[in-house]
Amino acid sequence: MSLLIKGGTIVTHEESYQADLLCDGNLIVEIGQNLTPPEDAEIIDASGKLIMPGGIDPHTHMQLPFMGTVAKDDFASGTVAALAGGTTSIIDFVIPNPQQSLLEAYHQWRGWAEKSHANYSFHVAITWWDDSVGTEMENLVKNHGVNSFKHFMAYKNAIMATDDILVSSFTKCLELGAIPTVHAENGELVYHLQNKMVSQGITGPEGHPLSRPSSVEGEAANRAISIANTLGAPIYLVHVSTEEAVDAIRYAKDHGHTVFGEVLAGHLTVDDSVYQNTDWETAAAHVMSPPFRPKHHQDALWKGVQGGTLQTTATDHCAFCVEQKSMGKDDFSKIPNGTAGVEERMMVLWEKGVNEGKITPNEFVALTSTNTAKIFNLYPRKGCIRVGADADLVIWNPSASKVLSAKTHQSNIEHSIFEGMEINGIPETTICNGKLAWHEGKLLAKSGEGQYIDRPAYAPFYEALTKRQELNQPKAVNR
Ligand code: DUC
Ligand code: ZN
Ligand code: ZN
Ligand code: ZN
Repeated sequence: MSLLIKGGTIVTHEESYQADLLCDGNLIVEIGQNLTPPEDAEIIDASGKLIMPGGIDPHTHMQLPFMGTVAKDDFASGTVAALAGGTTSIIDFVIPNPQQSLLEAYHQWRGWAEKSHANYSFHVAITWWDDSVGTEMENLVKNHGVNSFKHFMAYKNAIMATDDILVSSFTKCLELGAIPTVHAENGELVYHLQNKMVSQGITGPEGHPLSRPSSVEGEAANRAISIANTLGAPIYLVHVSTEEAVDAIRYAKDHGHTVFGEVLAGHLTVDDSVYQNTDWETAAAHVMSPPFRPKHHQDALWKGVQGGTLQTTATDHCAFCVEQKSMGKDDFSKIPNGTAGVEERMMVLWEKGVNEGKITPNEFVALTSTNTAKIFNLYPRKGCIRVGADADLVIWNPSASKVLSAKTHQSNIEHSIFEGMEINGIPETTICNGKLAWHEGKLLAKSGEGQYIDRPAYAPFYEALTKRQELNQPKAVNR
């Protein structure tokens, strides 16, 4: 079955040009002027529209068991939301319980993900350590398509990775050609400050940001980067939300280290005033970690994006409904941490980035797809438009508009951190594995059609460092 997209403008991270594009099976097979359709081809008219690589969200948590409950969007509903927003692949997280076998957890998550509508891959979290963990990491890299391992520096008494674990795991990652990633918040400080707030009678959602000030992230970001640099390992910081962490990454990069930073659509556009909302449910709906920040951090994040310090955009999609949030009615530290956004990420980046003149459409492609594909070794299979690449595409209508709302989103929860945001320029058609998956407001993909994406390790690893180093050279941006 082939699919011909006619008359659109192809936009990649490097260039924009007008051409027709033919997909056959799950691949892009031809790009050129006035292509004649094969007899059986379905034809899509993309005149006046942009054809871009399908989005890749490198940070989601579908049906995550967390803080005494399970996230409401599972791999079925969460990937419908992804497709509705132009995202064709997610990289989710396998999070083993302390002492649980990594392989056992990995296969558990693989089973859950079989109902996905879009493509998926996995980072695996290192939540405990003995020599068997190193052996399992090797098995995951060599036989299961995992090339990245996550470390939570927060969540004391649960999944927190202490310095000894970071050192052991980063060393193993380096040996295996995998990349370590970190959630950078000092878990000891968070634990101390949460207890302090509650003992002072600050039990509402306003206590959440007070227990996780920006210095808590700054300390952990500097520590993780220093540990990686000392060992000679590369490192990727997830959900960078503070000026301190942006500065830490920039400093390390300026000194020749391989450090990458991810930013969430939410942290770029939502500030900490949400925690002052007098409506408990609205304030609690915004409880995620790291929390939303005072506005000046947003300026630092946008500068980080523009200067090449932050290379990827994500969502940390981890959806909890009002009832689940209410578990923390008497104590903010028990509100399940998480917000949604896998559907909205690209639209928010388009509106607040491209439309406001902060990034170009080509930078938009780099930030929403290509850079993630490069860092996690999916490029050029994904994240680009060329003959032989996977036919994962989004057709974007720059002249159509919509208002984001929980009333119309695909996620299973009743609130949206982007409620009421007007978007000019929206994804109209999403093509996943060469098939129409979402078209003009309708889901066409079926549950189970999403494919597992194997991500091989770089070998030899130094080739990886060189490749990743290219990304580390920010293009001069004249603004
Ligand atoms: N932060 C969240 O808000 N939710 C899931 C895990 C995390 O680190
Ligand atoms: Zn196996
Ligand atoms: Zn996190
Ligand atoms: Zn997360």
